[in-house]
Amino acid sequence: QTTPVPQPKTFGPLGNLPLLDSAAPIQSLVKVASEFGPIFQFQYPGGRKELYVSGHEYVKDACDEKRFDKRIWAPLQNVRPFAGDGLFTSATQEPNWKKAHNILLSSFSQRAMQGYHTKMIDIAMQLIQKWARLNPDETVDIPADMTRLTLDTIGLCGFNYRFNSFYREDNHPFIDSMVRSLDEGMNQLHRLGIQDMFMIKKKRQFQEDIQSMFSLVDELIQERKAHGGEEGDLLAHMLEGVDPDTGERLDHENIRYQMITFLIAGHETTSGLLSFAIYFLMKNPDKLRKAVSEVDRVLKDPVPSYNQVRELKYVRMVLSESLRLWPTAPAFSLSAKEDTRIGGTYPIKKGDSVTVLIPGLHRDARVWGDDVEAFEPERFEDPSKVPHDAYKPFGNGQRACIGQQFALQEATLVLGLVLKYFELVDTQHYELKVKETLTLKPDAFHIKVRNRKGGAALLIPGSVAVPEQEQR
Ligand code: FDE
Repeated sequence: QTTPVPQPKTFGPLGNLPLLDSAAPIQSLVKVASEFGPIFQFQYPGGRKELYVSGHEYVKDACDEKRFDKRIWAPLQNVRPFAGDGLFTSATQEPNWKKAHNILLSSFSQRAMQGYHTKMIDIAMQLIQKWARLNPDETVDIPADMTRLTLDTIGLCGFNYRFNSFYREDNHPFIDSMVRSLDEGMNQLHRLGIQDMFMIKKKRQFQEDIQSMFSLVDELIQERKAHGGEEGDLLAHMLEGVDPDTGERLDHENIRYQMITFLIAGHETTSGLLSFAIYFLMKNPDKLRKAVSEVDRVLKDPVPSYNQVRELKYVRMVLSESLRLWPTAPAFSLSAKEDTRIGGTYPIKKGDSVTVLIPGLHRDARVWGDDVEAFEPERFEDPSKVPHDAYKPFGNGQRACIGQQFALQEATLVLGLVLKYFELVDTQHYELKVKETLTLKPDAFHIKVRNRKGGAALLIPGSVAVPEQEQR
């Protein structure tokens, strides 16, 4: 005898769909979880059912790799037209997943991070210089500038390509294509079959956007093959790396998919992370003071060294806590490899799927305590006290985020520099609204930044005396 999985009440043929805000599906599901508990079933039109979990005991089972494997669920299926069998969107059994994983893992090791430092600084200083030159009445669109920064960083570190986003008001054409395609992929999720058939213009645009993304990466590949270039960056590893298991290299088509994958995965999520971290610090002055005092103690030189960034322990905790409250990649999905049970109670059949709602998991008060909504970076002070089964901002197991160290290194450096040089001013008394695409970010988040004393003004030529002998 088994207890049925809780399910909200249905609305005829629409099932539970009316409970979903199509602009914020994950937040809607997390809300359902707060009413119906850590495991519930949700029915979509056409009778399709999904199982959602956000309690640590269920997630613990779903993360047991002996019994569950990553599932390429609908949101990932819909980006396959341009991310193909790249790392993010390939099933574990597809040959290119393991091959690319083997070849690219070393590009993301802690050791590899040191090699990216100069390039990360290059882009971070572009942001600092831009903000240092703002007039007192100008505001900053935080997610927009953070997206410029993270795109440029993965472009430069990964492929030695400069998107030069800080030198344009509008987006690089690649970004427009990418954002429209991701958007179209999301919208396809909520269209009924018959509606979708009439979207001829959207479909043509989708095809054009995909072609334009392909042609940029193809040019980068051709250029690199023709003229050589950076050794040891991601593109070099993609072109030259040999998989020790099969003795094979990645083929051209797969390299194209990997490059698009890294450009997408490497910038939306990290820019959301930086935006949320700035939001939380601005709203929590005592934590902000603590972070600033660490930065002032550690970052003594105008430009930080790699080791100084590694020393910013509290800033790193601020990022971990931001990812707890708003994990920017908010869900992942698994399917059962065998008949099993979840939470010791509910039977699951081989092939059935489970989707983890990460913002719900990260608010499981039974492990995190009653103050789950409070922003407390101190939760991460002692790594042995972090409830790891209830903290999955980077996914799970062998399919966890390959870019984790990269994202954290970059975000720590940038947040450190922002705090070193600027005061954050909440002129608009911003109230958090979370925007959902494939990822989460604060919507319409504008603030003012003011140069701190002895801060970034020093970086502007003319604000420091030019040495005698160089004057004419
Ligand atoms: C992945 C990932 C994940 C998982 C998903 C699933 O499972 O489906 C997650 C959750 C994540 N990721 C998250 C994140 C966050 C952040 C900030 C990030 N992430 C970042 C980054 C950067 C880069 C470059 C990346 N990232 C990348 C990546 C990739 C490639 C992947 C896939 C892997 C495999 O192999 O599968 C991921 N990522 Fe991340």
